[in-house]
Amino acid sequence: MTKTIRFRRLLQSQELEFLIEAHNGLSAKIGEEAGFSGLWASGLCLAAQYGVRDSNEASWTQVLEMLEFMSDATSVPILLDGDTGYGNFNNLRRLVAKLEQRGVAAVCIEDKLFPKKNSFINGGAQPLEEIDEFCGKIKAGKDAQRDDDFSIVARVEALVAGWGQGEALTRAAAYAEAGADAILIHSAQSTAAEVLLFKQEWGDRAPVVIVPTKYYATPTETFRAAGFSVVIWANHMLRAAVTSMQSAAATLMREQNLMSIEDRVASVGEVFRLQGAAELQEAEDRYLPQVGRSARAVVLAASRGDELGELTESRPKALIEVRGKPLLQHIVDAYNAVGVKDISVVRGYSKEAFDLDGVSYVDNDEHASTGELYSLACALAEPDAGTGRASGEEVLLVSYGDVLFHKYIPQVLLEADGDLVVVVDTRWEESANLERHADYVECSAPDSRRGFYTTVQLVRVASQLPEEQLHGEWTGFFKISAAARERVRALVDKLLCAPENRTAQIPVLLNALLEAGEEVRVVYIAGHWLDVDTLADVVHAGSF
Ligand code: SPV
Ligand code: MG
Repeated sequence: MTKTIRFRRLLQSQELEFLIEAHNGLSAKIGEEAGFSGLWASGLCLAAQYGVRDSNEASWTQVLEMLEFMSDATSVPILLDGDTGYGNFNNLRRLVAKLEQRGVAAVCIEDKLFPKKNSFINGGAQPLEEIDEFCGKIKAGKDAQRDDDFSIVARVEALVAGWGQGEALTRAAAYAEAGADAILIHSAQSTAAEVLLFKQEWGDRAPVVIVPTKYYATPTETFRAAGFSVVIWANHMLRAAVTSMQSAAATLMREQNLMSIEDRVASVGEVFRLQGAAELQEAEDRYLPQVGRSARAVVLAASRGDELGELTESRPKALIEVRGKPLLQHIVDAYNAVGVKDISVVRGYSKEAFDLDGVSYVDNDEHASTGELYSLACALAEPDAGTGRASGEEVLLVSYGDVLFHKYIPQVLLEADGDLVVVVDTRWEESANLERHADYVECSAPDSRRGFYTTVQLVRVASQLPEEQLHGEWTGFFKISAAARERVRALVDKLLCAPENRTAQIPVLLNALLEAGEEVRVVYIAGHWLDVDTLADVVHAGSF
């Protein structure tokens, strides 16, 4: 059902109906959620939320702009308080066309003169528009609407202006005759007497709408018994917000502390809910490339890095500063840059020193007597924390907390086919020349331009290999697909049953996988990573 039909049904319903004021997308949504079947886009409140007066200081296009947000945010019909129509009949025609385009169901126009003033500011002094001119405006508006169910409500200001019941009834009759779908009889009195009298005289010639802001003490039952069609709570969302904001601001000014208001304000999560954050999350899953988003990085950073001496006395190697930020931050940034936001850091030595945002931590409290295989087991035992996906749906990218790397390494790893994939550097001679520990690998084929389309597999990993079998150095990068994860986990657990494996490194796992008949694919790279093991490496890292 269209919003225009829904509004028409409100006007014609036998029940007393209610509209709540709204002045932006958020208040509109809150009004709808509270159960209201229609909204009053109050001129007073739209002006107030812009911080200006209810005297046509906000332009009509600025009003339209906000209405578009309100209409987009809700499914209930909106009745715009269109003041005088912002000019003569011609301005109203254009307004009606624009309101229809924005899904606004109805407009209320009042028989004052542009620029109007709020009826409660010296209302008795205001001039009223000539009856004929206002009737012409109503006719023009009705002729302009394309949707037969769009409604125009004519607001009679004769009572507020002090022109009496006779004038009010004459005007109402003329406006209904001109095509108005309903009459809004306004009053600035503190009792409902004059609107009740009007309704009694008017009968049921056309639906009658009231705004009991000033006669708020009148029981709603009285309006129902009198046969009014619609009651508008015309400004109470804005007034509620004003009181609440003033109180929160004053408290914060005084206390300089959030504790005193935290329980009195909506949670950030509630704001996200009202904004529809969950829908966006779901849409991202549907429409964005999933490569990095469905992956979790596991950064093994539990060891101290004894070789670095004093540098790692109070913090682990992963946290030493390189170019003004911790090594681990460089790692997190590189993963983030390829869309991997779910990052688990396995920490151990000096674990309280880890204070990076945007990562989750897994503790290896046995770090002093265990190796990286054990740390990996700690990570594999954790459920997928960050993405909200069911456990086991994520690809895991395992890497070391002391390795700096260019973001293209996780990128190629993410894109590589295969359940188990390692990244191998063909420039292994550099490590060999420095006579440092390295994990050398033998592969099913050396790196070669001619081998562009061939799939290369890992044959074995060792700290020493004869040169003719040596095809590169393992970088520490290891991808485990969601499908292979359980198998890897089972094998890691099995390996760790042997006491000598408590201090084992990841190559023990790679070789065990190969022995178990698993295929481990190889992606070759040339450089662009740096293993930070020595003081010289730290210096070197600064220019990486
Ligand atoms: C408004 O809400 O802007 C109205 C109603 O026009 S009143 O403020 O009572 O005039
Ligand atoms: Mg108004």
